Amino acid sequence: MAALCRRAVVLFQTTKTLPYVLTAARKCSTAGTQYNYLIVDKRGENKNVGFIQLNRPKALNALCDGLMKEMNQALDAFENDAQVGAIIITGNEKSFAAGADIKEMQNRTFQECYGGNFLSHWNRVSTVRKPIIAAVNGFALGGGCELAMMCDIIYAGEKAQFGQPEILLGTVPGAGGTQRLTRAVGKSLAMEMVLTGDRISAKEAKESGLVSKIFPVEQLVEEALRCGEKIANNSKLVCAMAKEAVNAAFELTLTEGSRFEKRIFHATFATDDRKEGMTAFVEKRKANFKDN
Ligand code: CO8
Repeated sequence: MAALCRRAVVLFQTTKTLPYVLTAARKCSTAGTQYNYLIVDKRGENKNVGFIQLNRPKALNALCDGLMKEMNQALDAFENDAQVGAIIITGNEKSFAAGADIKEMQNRTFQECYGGNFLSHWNRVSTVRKPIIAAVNGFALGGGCELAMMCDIIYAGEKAQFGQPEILLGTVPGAGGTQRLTRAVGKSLAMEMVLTGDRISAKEAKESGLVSKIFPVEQLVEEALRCGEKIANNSKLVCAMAKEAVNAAFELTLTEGSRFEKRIFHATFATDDRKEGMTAFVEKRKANFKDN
């Protein structure tokens, strides 16, 4: 981790003078990769939590093409990093992400969108095998809400606002908003949000099942890190199996899903970590997982 990147993070935590953050972050790099729109770091006591902070504060972290390409690079790097067992995606206190970059999309034609499969690379977030936590402060709108919903767990700051306002721009959600939101909060609320563009608060998001926990704004990232460390300290191999099994619930019938779960459960018996976990319990000690 480059010293400059650390400096950007420290500056962000200690000052609200955003231009400094921006300047420093422009040179943020991890393992040789330069990031213009992200701060990328490894955090936690064992440096086993991958940390990605969206860093386009002047545009409220609007998701421009360059940012999403960098997101994919950072995710690929963490996916291939054996030390990393969980990933956090966050923004700043005002905005997680205010959606796809409207200025970038404004003049696109249907032919360009369809022909070029516009924004298809956004899907990478949902195919990562390691668990991802979205830590959402401020606006999570349009593609920002969709980005959070592609993650596995959503933690929200007290002032977070979630919405799919695409209808107000004469379009519809295009990165899973109509599908994941409906599965998370049910038809009535999803329809209301998608058809009116109205936002919901963190409290409403919690009540409707969109987010799992709410924290004071300034504690959000710390709590997400705590959750990330808990996950990363378990067997990474078995966590990937567990994530795959939960995700299957969105695709399969109950009978098929339960059968799939059973196969995964059986498969854990082929791992050293399953043996270690149960042996450690019987011997009344902490398990020492080797991700094997
Ligand atoms: N795109 C580009 N720039 C943005 C965006 C955005 N989504 N959101 C905010 N900005 C910019 C503003 O233009 C402004 O820039 P400037 O200072 O240069 O004018 C700056 O951020 C600050 O914004 P505001 O002055 O508007 O700040 P406010 O605090 O007054 O308002 C809001 C904040 C309410 C968040 C407001 O900015 C807003 O409504 N933003 C747009 C939200 C929105 O409509 N999002 C949905 C976008 S469409 C989308 O996400 C579709 C995804 C489809 C994916 C398809 C995959 C295949």
